[in-house]
Amino acid sequence: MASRLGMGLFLIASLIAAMGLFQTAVADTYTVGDDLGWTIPPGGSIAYSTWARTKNFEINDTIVFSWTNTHDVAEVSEADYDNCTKTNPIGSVQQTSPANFTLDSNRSRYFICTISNHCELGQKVTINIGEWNSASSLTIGAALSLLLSTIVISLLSHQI
Ligand SMILES: *[C@@H]1O[C@H](CO)[C@@H](O)[C@H](O)[C@H]1NC(C)=O
Ligand SMILES: *[C@@H]1O[C@H](CO)[C@@H](O)[C@H](O)[C@H]1NC(C)=O
Ligand SMILES: *[C@@H]1O[C@H](CO)[C@@H](O)[C@H](O)[C@H]1NC(C)=O
Ligand SMILES: *[C@@H]1O[C@H](CO)[C@@H](O)[C@H](O)[C@H]1NC(C)=O
Ligand SMILES: [Cu+2]
Repeated sequence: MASRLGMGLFLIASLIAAMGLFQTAVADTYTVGDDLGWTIPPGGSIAYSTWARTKNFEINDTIVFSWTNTHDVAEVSEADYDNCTKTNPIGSVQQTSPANFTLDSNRSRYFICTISNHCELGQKVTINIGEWNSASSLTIGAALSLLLSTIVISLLSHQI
């Protein structure tokens, strides 16, 4: 009986340790668009919003814009992003592929291609940091709590 309790405590400690590991994730690198790369997306900007939605961007992650042919990448304000305004980039326009950006704060980042009408055709991407992350942490936390209670309940019922 004591060993069963010991085993239970060990499992709980392991789970808590695993949760801790989960939260100190190392910085990741994401290639914008994955295999599509940085280009005029065939179906418009939804290609990049869909791509971004599945990613868990965190501080210190790096995003890589990789392209062939004639493109570039500029970070812009949200308003300039919405309007595809190319004349007021934040920092310099990156002309060489691959162009890397480090997500150094929690703010959202807006990137467009400044060539011709590429932005209007959908070559633009928004990077939101933390949103998906906090939602998924809650889900993971809830799932782990459920697992933990199940283990404890099953251990207790076996003891009787
Ligand atoms: C990001 O990297 C810097 C420098 O390596 C480090 O000091 C900081 O703690 C990191 N931030 C996070 C949230 O990991
Ligand atoms: C964006 O474009 C619209 C329509 O042309 C204009 O009314 C609006 O002022 C522009 N916003 C910015 C921030 O440039
Ligand atoms: C950009 O990231 C890519 C992929 O991780 C890497 O191969 C390349 O060296 C990086 N370039 C710069 C300038 O950091
Ligand atoms: C970024 O947001 C996360 C989640 O809301 C928070 O835990 C973290 O402290 C924030 N980091 C900074 C530098 O604001
Ligand atoms: Cu382009």
